[in-house]
Amino acid sequence: MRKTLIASTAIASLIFSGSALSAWTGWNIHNKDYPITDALESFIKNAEKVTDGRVSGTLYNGAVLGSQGDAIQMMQIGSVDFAGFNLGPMGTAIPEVNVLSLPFIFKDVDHMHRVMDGAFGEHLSEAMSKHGIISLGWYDAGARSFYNHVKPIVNPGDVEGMKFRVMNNELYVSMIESLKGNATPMAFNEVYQSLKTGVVDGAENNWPSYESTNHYEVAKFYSNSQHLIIPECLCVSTKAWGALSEADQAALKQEAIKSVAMQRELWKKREAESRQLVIDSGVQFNEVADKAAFSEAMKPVYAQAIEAIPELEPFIKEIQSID
Ligand code: BDP
Repeated sequence: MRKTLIASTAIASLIFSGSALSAWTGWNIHNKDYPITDALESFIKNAEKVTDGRVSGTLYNGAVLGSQGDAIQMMQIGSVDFAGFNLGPMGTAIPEVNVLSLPFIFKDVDHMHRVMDGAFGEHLSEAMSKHGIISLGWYDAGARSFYNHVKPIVNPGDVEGMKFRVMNNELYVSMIESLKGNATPMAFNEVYQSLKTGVVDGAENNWPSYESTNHYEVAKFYSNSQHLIIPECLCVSTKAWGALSEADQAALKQEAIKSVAMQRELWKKREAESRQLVIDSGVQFNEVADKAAFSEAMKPVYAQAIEAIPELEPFIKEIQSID
């Protein structure tokens, strides 16, 4: 009785002060012991501390709540509150985000950090917020390169006639077609089986995902083309965000900065470890010496993308103007 009284007094005072208790639902595609997983877990744990429990949450790993495309929609309607999203598949819901899916848009990962951590990152987050999603920070996902079970990819012509799995976004279909290959958009968790059974010849991803998914066991040629550098986000739904007081928003922004710094450190370490692990296991690795040839061959993707999504043009120019 006494407990109930204390609890209801506490709730009444929270409501009176304009704050409510929010139990957030979190979506993540990766499993335990992966950089973004650790960083998201740390974010939500610390969020509870710095808001005195006004925000708490549960992170659901391994895409158990649904595919990335589904989860993006769930965030837009407010049934997922926070997530670590890849900004590739988000392009189908938020046109401006597609700028990050253009091949060779960043010079390298450091350039991506400079661009995303500056005014550009804020502009993009603003554009996203009009579609129900806010980015509190940009996680690292390295560079994506081709791998397959047929042969090393050295020149753009080597992709001709081969079947590659891509993430769900038409831009990647154009990208593979620009090399005269065939693209199959597919969810992340279906790729291993498709490689194994020969539904596709190859896919493309960074070292940690190539390793954590065991794709390296069934696609032993990894060719370091680094054609896509796509950051990921610590995303929150505008609905959940708008329900917070300004002070709690400020506190969570600080936690997001810490979570991103933590993830980038873990990422650097994991990238080196995964690379070593797969090479030790017998993966045949080759550097792609002439990346300019790939960049050149993939150039038509830019014009096609601008034609389909005119909003992209200023965003492309903005990235290209940053050194
Ligand atoms: C991984 C990303 C993940 C993507 C996945 C994919 O971290 O968000 O869903 O690639 O290829 O590197 O689908």
